[in-house]
Amino acid sequence: MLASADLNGDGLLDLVAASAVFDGPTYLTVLLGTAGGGYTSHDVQTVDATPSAMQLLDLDDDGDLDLVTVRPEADSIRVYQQVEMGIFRASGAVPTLRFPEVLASGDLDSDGRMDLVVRRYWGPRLAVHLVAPGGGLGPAREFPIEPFEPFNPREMAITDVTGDGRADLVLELSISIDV
Ligand SMILES: [Ca+2]
Ligand SMILES: [Ca+2]
Ligand SMILES: [Ca+2]
Repeated sequence: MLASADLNGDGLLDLVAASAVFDGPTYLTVLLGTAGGGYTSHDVQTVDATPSAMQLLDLDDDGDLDLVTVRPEADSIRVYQQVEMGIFRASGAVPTLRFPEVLASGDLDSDGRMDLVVRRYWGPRLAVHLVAPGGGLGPAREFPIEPFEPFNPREMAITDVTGDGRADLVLELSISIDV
């Protein structure tokens, strides 16, 4: 499981990788991109389980990217604050819909802050968490997915597909949600 963004502002893509060792711990590793196209390991920590999805977005409104992870068993979003460049530390969990498995981020309320969408893999529900002014991941607001196709693809993205200046959520089919 990977998430990528430029964490240290050098114009090169950096990675956060979650990987499990068989019968061993799960590692969360920050890899900084190098000018030669490679990556150097910057920080490693162990976490309790491999997430099914990760996203990087600024949750505390301080201008740097923070990390969120989900796994279906948890019914919550795990939050990791970027405390210094490329260093993430666990800073709590926010309840979300049951069996969260897929994440996407985008600015859903057009306030300039990226927000978070959480989706179940197999159920016709998704939850929106808005990032508040000054920071903080807001409570889950659940929406039905209609029309629903069982076992939607895991990919989910937020972009303005209808060209009306409002963010749309893109699944296998395109739907719009009002938040
Ligand atoms: Ca970088
Ligand atoms: Ca931040
Ligand atoms: Ca927003």
